[in-house]
Amino acid sequence: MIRPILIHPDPRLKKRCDPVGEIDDDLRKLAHDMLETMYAAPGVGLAAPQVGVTRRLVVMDCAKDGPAEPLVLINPQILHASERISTHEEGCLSIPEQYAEIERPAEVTVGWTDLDGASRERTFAGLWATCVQHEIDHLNGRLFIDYLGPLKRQMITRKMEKLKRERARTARAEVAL
Ligand code: K1U
Ligand code: ZN
Repeated sequence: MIRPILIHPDPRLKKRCDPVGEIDDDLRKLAHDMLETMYAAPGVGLAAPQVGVTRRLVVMDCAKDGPAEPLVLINPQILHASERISTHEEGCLSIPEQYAEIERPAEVTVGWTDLDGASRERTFAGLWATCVQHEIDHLNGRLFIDYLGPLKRQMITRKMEKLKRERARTARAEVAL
């Protein structure tokens, strides 16, 4: 099931998310829906708060060529970040059509629990490293625009408020038809 993606500004996107406890059928369904929602968007990552669930769950697939490589990360934690910094253009499914160059550690080692309850660890580089840091930021209520200056951030926020008003107007007009 494809779930609606929240658009900034929304209080659920600013909240520090709660850890996942038990891995049950509801969590497996949420992870499955999030992957479907991410591929449909299309995107390379998605965090649970973006679909309104303020729990520490992320899905990702940054594989460019070849077979899909879906990852489900429960309670992900950055264990090590490289001193080397890289700059990557970032977008966000909760901030459509806005992009900015953001500096982050070039490589990060992340630990998490998978859907089978097993502990996993992997060192990410390139787009994978950018994406996993962007997604963990979502779990801490941080958006990529929070790395920008106040003027740029305010300009993007105003555009998103306008987009949300337009979408609400379109939805009301469709109901009236
Ligand atoms: O968390 C999100 O909003 C998803 C976001 C992740 C991300 C992308 C790029 C850099 C940092 C984080 C996206 O997936 S935006 C869409 C996107 O970048 C993309 C879409 C289709 C193909 C390739 C990339
Ligand atoms: Zn995002």
